[in-house]
Amino acid sequence: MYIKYPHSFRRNARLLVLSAFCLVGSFTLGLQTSGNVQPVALIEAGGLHLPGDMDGNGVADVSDAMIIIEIAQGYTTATSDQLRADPNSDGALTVDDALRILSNLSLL
Ligand SMILES: [Ca+2]
Ligand SMILES: [Ca+2]
Repeated sequence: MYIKYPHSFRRNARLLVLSAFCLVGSFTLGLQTSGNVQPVALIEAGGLHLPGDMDGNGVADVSDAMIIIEIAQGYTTATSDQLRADPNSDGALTVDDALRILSNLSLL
């Protein structure tokens, strides 16, 4: 015997089945790609930055301290890479950061 369900019930049942397939599909896709996920910090940073290395040459030296002083005095604007290489990681490039570099170089 054929049971005639109301149209709204059939539509809701179809939506429920479709939702279940979407849920299972996204869960399966998430399981397959979970091994490819990188930490957000590395993606945003584009790699590792040496603290204090403002010009990206791989070392923190006097020229990097001078760049920080120029930024701190407002002569130039810090790039996102330079902010990521902030020596004391407080989010701002100040004279203290330049002094930290010079102190590490034993110039102070
Ligand atoms: Ca440098
Ligand atoms: Ca700083």
